[in-house]
Amino acid sequence: MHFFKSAASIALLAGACVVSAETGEKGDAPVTNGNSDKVVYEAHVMSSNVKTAHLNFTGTEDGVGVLVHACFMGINASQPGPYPYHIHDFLVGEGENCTATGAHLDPYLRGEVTACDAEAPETCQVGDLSGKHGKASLDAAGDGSWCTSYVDKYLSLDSSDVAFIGNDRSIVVHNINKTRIGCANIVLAATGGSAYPSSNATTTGEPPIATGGATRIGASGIALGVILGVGAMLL
Ligand SMILES: [Cu+2]
Repeated sequence: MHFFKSAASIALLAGACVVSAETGEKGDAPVTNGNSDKVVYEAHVMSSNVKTAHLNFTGTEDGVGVLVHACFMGINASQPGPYPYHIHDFLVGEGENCTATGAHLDPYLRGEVTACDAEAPETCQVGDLSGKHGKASLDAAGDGSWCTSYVDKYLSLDSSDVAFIGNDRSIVVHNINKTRIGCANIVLAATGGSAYPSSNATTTGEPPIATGGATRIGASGIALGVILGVGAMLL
């Protein structure tokens, strides 16, 4: 973070931050290291609204960040997209309950009042995959499919790291209104070359449930930023 000598600049910057990057209470997410490319975690979402969403997480050659492959297929065309998807804090609940997965993985307490700025991914919630890398496109609706892959430098395969994605986390797919349309646990699929069956991936067929509480600052936040900025310039 840079510091500015003039109050006007600080206020303008603060105003700008309302609609762009927002650093977490515990700071920005650090780049992770030591993620083995032999370790594989995966999640298979299957629900009444999502034919399949398969996500695969492995380490990288240099150990920096986590390589994500994600394919979404056959999302019920009645569900409005594009489709956000995230790593959520908890496992899928009994009865394939997506609400039980809680909120997004957010170890740096950044919150989601301010939308993720993909230009500054270190400031985003660690679990906000679609915020950082783009929502699943409408190509995934109906008979279609949509796949993507990317390295997310802030995810970790190390169970002692707060950005660890394994074992007690899950993936939730939403429609554009944030309704949860499918979810699955993230499970260990391979470690050090020996493959494990992934049949224990939990899926869901439950009806959509609104996420709730996921409001964002809109026009009022922008207006506040402008007012702060203008006010400071008058000082
Ligand atoms: Cu989510």
